[in-house]
Amino acid sequence: MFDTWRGFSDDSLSGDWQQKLTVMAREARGNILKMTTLAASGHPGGSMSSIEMYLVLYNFARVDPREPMRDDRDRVIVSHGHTSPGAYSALAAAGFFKIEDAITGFRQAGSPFEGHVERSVPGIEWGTGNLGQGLAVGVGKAIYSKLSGKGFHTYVVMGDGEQQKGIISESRRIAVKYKLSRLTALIDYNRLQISGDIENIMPQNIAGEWKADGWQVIEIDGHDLGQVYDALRKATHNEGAPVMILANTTMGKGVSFMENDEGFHGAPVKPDRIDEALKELGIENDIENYRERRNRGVVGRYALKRPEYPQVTDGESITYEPGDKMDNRGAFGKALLSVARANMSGDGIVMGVFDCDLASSVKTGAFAKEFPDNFFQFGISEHSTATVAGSLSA
Ligand SMILES: Cc1ncc(C[n+]2csc(CCOP(=O)(O)OP(=O)(O)O)c2C)c(N)n1
Repeated sequence: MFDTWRGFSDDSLSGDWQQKLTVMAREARGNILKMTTLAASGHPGGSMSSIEMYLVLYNFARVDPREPMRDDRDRVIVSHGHTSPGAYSALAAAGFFKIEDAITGFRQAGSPFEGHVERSVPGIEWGTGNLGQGLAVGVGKAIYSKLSGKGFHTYVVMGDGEQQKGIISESRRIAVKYKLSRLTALIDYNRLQISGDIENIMPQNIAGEWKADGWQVIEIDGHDLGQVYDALRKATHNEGAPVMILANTTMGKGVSFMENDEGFHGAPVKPDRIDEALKELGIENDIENYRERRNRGVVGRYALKRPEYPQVTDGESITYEPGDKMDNRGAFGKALLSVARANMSGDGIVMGVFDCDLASSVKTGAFAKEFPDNFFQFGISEHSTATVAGSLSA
């Protein structure tokens, strides 16, 4: 196995790792600041509160920077896609690409390092920015993990303001109904969003809601590397209900004038204060070197070897003569079953059919009867269902 293929196998974070990650976190905070100040835009606040989670995940999940697309890898989904500077800094620290590329290319037209994460960046699994989608994406990956027998784990990192979005509650219930124990959610609980305190904007009992829907909740200090590791290890090896890790954090953590200031949710440190900010972190201010490189040209795209698109075989063709009486939905149900029979035997294609309380109308019942493990009844949860289906397809 690769040396980076760790899967939270150690009982706890070793002293060596603790030291290594502490240095990485300090440098990553510096890189977040450099990237956003250089681009004169971006989201440093949530990036700095999420950074310990990103670093522990990208260093300890079963991912491999040399082969970022291998099919049995764990999936790390960044749901609060605006924290791209945090995700890029952590991915670079874990060896997925050179940090210079992310700093110079951040938010530059044509570069892979967009302001909201995109799959053009090695290690990024899903393009987000439209808040709320990540958990549904994670459900799709977790279902693929089960149906394909690959057994990988999926981690979804989310914001706390993001919890206001309805699609998340749909996805939570689906995950519990289908016993997706290999799915873990992490929430960056910095208690701030764009317009201020999350409690003033929309009062919400985040831990209570997840528990009420059947999730296990582990509350931690999200800046304590040992606690982040322990919670993730527990969640990874858990066989019961899926786990949500509620990580208490501080927006802008590490630079005192940024801490707990929602102004830094989506605005960089201005050039006149960048020295002061980097100095507090103990990081050299070498922004001008990057500016020069940025002016020289765009960072190139990465050649990512994606899996081959599966060969889909046509089902048996069914002909209806002019005199035959057949409704469209009935014909659809028969065609669906025929496609499934033609493709799902042996090592065939992993197929899922998702129903939103309309099986009897849209005639997916015959498929459900023959392939019960591949039929999912999500009830009236169409928002999540659309994203889960997209995620499984991808
Ligand atoms: C569906 C959707 N609505 C609105 C926005 C605009 N938006 C971007 S970030 C954000 C606040 C997110 O707050 P939180 O999840 O707490 O992230 P943090 O402020 O901690 O970075 C909003 C409203 C969006 N990106 N997506």
